[in-house]
Amino acid sequence: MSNEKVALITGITGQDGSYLTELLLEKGYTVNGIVRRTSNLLRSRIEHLRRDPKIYDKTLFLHYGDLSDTTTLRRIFREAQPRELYHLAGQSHVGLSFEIPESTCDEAGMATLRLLEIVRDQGQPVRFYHASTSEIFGSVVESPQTEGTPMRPTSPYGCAKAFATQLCRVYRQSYGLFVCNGILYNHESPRRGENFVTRKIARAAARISRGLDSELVLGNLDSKRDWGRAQDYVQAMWLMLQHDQPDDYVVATGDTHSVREFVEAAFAVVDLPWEKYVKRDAAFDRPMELTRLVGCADKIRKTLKWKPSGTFQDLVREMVEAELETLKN
Ligand code: NAP
Ligand code: G4F
Repeated sequence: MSNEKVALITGITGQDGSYLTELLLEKGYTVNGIVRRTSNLLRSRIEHLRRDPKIYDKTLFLHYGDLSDTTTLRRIFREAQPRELYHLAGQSHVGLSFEIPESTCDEAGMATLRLLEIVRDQGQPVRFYHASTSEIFGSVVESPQTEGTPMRPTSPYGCAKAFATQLCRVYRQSYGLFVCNGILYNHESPRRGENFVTRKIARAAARISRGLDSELVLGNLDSKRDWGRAQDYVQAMWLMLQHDQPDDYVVATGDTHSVREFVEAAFAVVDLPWEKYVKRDAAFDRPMELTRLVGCADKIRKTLKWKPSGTFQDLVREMVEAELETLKN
């Protein structure tokens, strides 16, 4: 195929997949996305693109597939002939990975191996982005964490991602494949899944302010995360695959806040006293909890000139205001 700007995205219907698709389409790419068969055809995060006749089946193509289905994945590669693969798919909830460890590990771990093998067999070079995570650092030995910080994961999800991260390094070193690990810290947006803590808080603050809910039940309020904007983080993914050398990069803000601080900021947007509405329930605690994660993004800042935009307060406000907007409809 003559057009080199051909991308394949696993996880196109997810938070990151949807923003990445918009970014790549803006840059003139042909984008192929793998979608699962579901009982409901509505794929809310990319529905606006699917309904656009200038985009859908012109520069955006959707292929049915599943990470467990290698023969179909190979066929999609044959049809789409991608030059860049963004592997984002898989069960991504850390808490749930304790409840469904086997499928989580298959999707986050083994599926990466399947894709690396497919990429190794391609006639043309394919640049491979792997969605690694700060969860690989687990019970951290240093703060902030860098690309060289040892992996000590503490959840089935973290273990599977650590396996996949190291496998990507092995394939890069052994076969010379262009494979990058983006070691991304938590990144959020109005498109975040509803059972992640930031979206859950933003949604509850908006609904309580409109009298639609009366309380917000949360787990550990003391854990701290390095929260950035998803829109900035998909830019980092693209930059990694444009560089002349494949490498691993931490993508983070370097700033860390507790869940409690997120709650305070969200309820401040709607001018309500959070203590009145927030309840604690140990049912949301994890068997093992990471109390504090914070990343050092010096390498990607220097090498790829990436930087995060906005502040923590801006992010919280954006998410709460988006929820308030939804309630108007
Ligand atoms: P997400 O919103 O949960 O999206 C996950 C995507 O994977 C969805 O498109 C989902 O499809 C798809 N998927 C799940 N299992 C699949 C399977 N068996 N076959 C095919 N597709 C499957 O996740 P995200 O926040 O966009 O994150 C993207 C990736 O980055 C994930 O791998 C996540 O682990 C990783 N990551 C995320 C963060 C973060 O803070 N967001 C940080 C570090 C790393 P359906 O729509 O059909 O469910
Ligand atoms: O929003 P969370 O579920 O995100 P978590 O566990 O940090 O994982 C996210 O970020 C990772 C990158 O660091 C990604 F790899 C992963 O795919 C995912 O995107 O929880 C954040 C914190 C945790 O400490 C959790 O225990 O919030 C705490 N928390 C407190 N109450 C809660 C709740 N988390 C959730 N989901 N729901 C609660 O009610």
